[in-house]
Amino acid sequence: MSLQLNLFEGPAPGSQPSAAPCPRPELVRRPGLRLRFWPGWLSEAEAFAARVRGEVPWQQESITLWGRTHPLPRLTCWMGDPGCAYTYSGVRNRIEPWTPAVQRLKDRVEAEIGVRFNSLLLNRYRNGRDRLHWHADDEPELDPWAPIASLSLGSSRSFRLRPRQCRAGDLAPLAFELGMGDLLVMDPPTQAHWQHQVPRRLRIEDERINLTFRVVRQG
Ligand SMILES: O=C(O)CCC(=O)C(=O)O
Repeated sequence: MSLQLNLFEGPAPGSQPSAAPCPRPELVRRPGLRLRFWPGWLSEAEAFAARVRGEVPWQQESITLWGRTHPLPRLTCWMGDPGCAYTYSGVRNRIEPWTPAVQRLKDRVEAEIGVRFNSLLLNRYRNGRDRLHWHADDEPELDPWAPIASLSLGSSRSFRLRPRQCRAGDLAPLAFELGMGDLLVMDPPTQAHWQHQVPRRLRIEDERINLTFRVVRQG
């Protein structure tokens, strides 16, 4: 991973041995935003990437805008406990049961963060042409007081955040490079005040998988 702006309140990026996982997260704070970042958090990330790629039932979803239907520029899968239905960008997701490798990742993320997640959106970016547009994870089904934990596997991709209210003199956007095994937690109230995206990167040929663990309100 590398951070493109000098944003962290913790040690400067690159000031720690690169191979050793970070025991404590680096913190990024801005008005309305709180992020915790563990570069290289996941050991055996390559092996997990292969397992997840193979065992997840990937879907090619479509979105209808202004009467025209377009395939989403990535593959997705919604996983979760029974009853955790979720709709985003007009796509009502079918819930798949936890697969063995994903369950192991969920257990590890939960142990690190101390939160029990009941659902997960997986995004598979087949190459740099696949992308994710600006949005916030603020759908009514989601618990707004729960963090969202994002785990990256595979090729490095840019991850950007910007304030939702963009006015002259406002806060500067943030940009991360999220690489293999990096864990990024977006704490509340980040989704209420900031949006994020994964932009297109035409030179990237390799695949990336991202897992965002969430809490859906039930009952
Ligand atoms: O791929 C990523 O890093 C971000 C995924 C994301 O923003 C989402 O699933 O809402």
